[in-house]
Amino acid sequence: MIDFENLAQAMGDLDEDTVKELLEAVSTTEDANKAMEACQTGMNTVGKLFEEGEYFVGDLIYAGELMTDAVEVLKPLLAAGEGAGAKARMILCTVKDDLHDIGKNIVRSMLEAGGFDVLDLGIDVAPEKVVEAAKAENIKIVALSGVLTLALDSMKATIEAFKAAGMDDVKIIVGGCPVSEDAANAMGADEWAYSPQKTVKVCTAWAAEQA
Ligand code: B12
Repeated sequence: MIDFENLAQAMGDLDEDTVKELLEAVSTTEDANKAMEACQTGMNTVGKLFEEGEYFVGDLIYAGELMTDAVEVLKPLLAAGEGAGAKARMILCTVKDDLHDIGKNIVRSMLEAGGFDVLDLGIDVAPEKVVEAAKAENIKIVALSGVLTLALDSMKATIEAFKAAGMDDVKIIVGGCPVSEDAANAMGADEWAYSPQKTVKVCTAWAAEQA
């Protein structure tokens, strides 16, 4: 029985040895999902300690590396839990001014496991670049990720850029920790999600509608 509270604690403490040891015991999709949640709880602790001035940017960088390693370990098990989705092409990126990509990469892994062909535009992607890529590749599903509060403005600007380009048929889902249902509605997104699993469900439904 894996102690997920201990895992969350070890992640928050940036205790690499304990995190690795606990992750080694994860062997089912259910436990992998719980382990991912525990790791995220630990990352929230890291964020809190950073806000309180106890952790510094170096700790955030280290936390990012630790989380990336954890995702690598859990990815095959998380992927095993997903069904075969529609083989649709879609765009994913972290929006302008935001450099955080760990959550985006998890979402990408889950979408790929769900059968999507994901064009990952990377981080700090300007609205016009997302629109250009969608136009050039005739892509009708876009997922925008952001972790900073200011990412909400960049998401809104990206959605507005699609409207200004007359591409109202493109479906846009937004996600990341500052995104709420209210924020998503206010910016005019078609959907929002916190969990990568919901993202796969929503995008699979859109792909079926568009097929
Ligand atoms: C690691 C980290 C970093 C690393 C990032 C490394 C990397 N490669 O991504 C580094 C060191 C680069 C970094 C830098 C900074 N960071 Co930082 N960082 C974090 C930290 C600790 C964890 C983020 C993370 O990876 N979480 C784990 C992932 C798995 O969670 P997630 O991103 O939320 O993703 C999940 C869901 O949201 C969802 N999801 C994600 N994307 C999408 C997309 C879609 C479409 C959907 C549907 C769902 C979805 O699925 C994911 C899996 O479940 C957070 C604290 C926190 N609570 O998150 C601070 C935090 C985000 N950082 C913060 C800050 C302030 C900064 C800096 C400004 C620090 C500085 N002074 O330089 C810079 C900004 C750089 C920039 N311009 O982006 C603040 C943001 C405050 C704010 N409200 O805007 C936070 C909240 C810390 C804090 N509490 O103060 N950071």
